Amino acid sequence: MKLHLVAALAVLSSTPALADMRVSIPFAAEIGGKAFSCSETYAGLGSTGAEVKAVDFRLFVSNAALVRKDGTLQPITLDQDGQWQTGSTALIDFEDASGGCTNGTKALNTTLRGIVPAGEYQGLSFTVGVPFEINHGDPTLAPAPLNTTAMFWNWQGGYKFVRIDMVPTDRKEDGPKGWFLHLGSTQCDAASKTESPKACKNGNRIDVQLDSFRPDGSTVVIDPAPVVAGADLRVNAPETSPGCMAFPKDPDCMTVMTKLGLPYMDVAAGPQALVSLR
Ligand SMILES: [Cu+2]
Repeated sequence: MKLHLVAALAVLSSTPALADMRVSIPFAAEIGGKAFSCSETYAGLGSTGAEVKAVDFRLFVSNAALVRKDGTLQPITLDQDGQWQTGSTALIDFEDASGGCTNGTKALNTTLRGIVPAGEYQGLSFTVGVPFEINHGDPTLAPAPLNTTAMFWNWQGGYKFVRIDMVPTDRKEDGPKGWFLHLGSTQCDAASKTESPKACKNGNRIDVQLDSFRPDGSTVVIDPAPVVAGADLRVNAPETSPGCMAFPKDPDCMTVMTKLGLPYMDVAAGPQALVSLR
């Protein structure tokens, strides 16, 4: 009997602990189905079929998780690489500072990298945005990639969760600078622009669920074309930010925010159309 127990223990202790599985999730940037590049032009966009150059294309994602077979979520522990990923937040950066991308950085980051326990997974969920707790500090003191000031508004509003800047090729000299899609939290309750708010009325984080995601072959595609389909990219409502920057009372946002899966003014949230799978 004693011998049996020893043998059983030996078997138990020789069973390896559940292995970790590495995940590397590729992201692709497209505009109207065509690969993004700082030197390309893209035709047929928005309500008037504008042709644009794209001069920035970056976004923050956070709280990524794989979906187990039973539908529960397995958070992905991100590699803490000191450059693109910190905590559960990552900056996905598709611009290489070439061509028109004059606000950009040479480096690119087009994958989300981390580990999960080995297992079978059949879906992916993540948030487009930066968690509130780390969204409203001093970016010059924050760990990378939260020190990317080109992606920061101010302490009150926090980061631009999405920055996709488009400039019509027939832009008039005295016309709008371009049509910029910037998403971030708005109506944040702070005493001033240099103080952290207690809360924001509109968090404006996009919850993304990609049910058919397969860890061994799917690519996450980011494409603003369906989001701006109802907007005229050649015009900008007077006295408002160029394009849609999520701020309330901007007519340029009226057809846009709903397609980011977010409510805006009196328009209800629709299904998000920014992120898809291939
Ligand atoms: Cu870059």
